[in-house]
Amino acid sequence: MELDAQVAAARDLVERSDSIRVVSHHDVDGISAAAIITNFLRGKGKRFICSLLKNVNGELRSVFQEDRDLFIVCDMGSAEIEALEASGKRVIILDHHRPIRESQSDSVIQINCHLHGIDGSSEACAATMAYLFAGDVSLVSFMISGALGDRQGTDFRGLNKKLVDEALEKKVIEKRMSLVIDCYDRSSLQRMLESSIAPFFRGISGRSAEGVAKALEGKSEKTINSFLLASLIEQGCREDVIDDLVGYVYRLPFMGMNSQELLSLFSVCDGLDMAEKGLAMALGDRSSYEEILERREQYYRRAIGGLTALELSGAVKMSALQYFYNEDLGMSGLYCGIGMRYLFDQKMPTLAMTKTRDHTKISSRGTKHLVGRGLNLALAMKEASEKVGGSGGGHDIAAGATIPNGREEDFLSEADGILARQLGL
Ligand SMILES: [Mn+2]
Repeated sequence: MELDAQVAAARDLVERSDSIRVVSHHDVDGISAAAIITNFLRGKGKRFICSLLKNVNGELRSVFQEDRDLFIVCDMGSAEIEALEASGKRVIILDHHRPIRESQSDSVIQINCHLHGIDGSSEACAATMAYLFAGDVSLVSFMISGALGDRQGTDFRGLNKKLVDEALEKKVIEKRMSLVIDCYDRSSLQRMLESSIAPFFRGISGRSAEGVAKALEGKSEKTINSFLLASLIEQGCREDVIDDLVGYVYRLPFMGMNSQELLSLFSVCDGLDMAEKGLAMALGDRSSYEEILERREQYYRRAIGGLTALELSGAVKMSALQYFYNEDLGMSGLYCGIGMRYLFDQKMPTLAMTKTRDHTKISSRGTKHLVGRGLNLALAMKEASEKVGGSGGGHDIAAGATIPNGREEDFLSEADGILARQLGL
């Protein structure tokens, strides 16, 4: 069936249903897709319940025990299509993960971009499919946050681009090229720099940016951005890291926010286990919005505290890796990644070591540049940890390991040898 015809059939199902069950993922794209669907259903005066799932398999099964006229499943469902069809319920799937096959029953409408020649990793996310289904340009904010959350670029491609261009043309959104700053306070340039964790500005983030902000007062955005990029180069950042910081930022209809701000709020909701607060905010609940702001500030302050300490202490360098010990296990990955990109030696990967009661946990991060030179942290973490009776794995650019207490030195020298061979150091 053509995409248009599928969407029309799905909307018709909604019209004929009174009680509707929505399920979506707990991540930024999932929250965004749910925000679109629930706003759409509310506009139609429909009764609905929505939940945001972390553990898809188990939770999805229990949701499908419920007695409802219609189920709308976002950002998942294509992989579970056999079970959904077997449930005998009426279902609309809005997904961008690779489908295992087309839908063959009358009760399940599978709207998946891949079945229409659209790539679900770069050209459309679940929020894109939900937005297409809702057909309401006033909900475009959440389509953009979903695509950003699933890292589909800021200039967008394919279906994402087509839909964003339409909204730009209708002047519902605006875009401009900007430095992408991940901070908790956008009230002024000074506060943005002080509260930024990525980029982490040496000597400024977590400290006072009064001097810098004064010097930049009244300057054009272009001048300000060039100054900030130059200071990142000066603190040792590589070009590939800096390239990733420049992109389009969109002014959105939702609460007049910019796209980076909405992405940051939804990311906090995912990371701090409060996805449903993000959804409530998207449905207009002011107190949820305020709660998210508060939790985000706490979280960023904690991160900035740790990063400032790391800026001062630095990392211990071996021949092909650098490492530091960190007590705050929940922050290890973040510290490791930000330290790698903004604070430490760009010639070698970074490891964060955290001692827990039974084990020592290791996070490791590299850069695209290092991966281009042969870095494969997944392999290095696996091999080095297995040598000392632990285990590990992950991706070439980011991986982790767990080793027995007391084996840290042996692990580090194993990892250093493996990484030296990978990088030819
Ligand atoms: Mn997704």
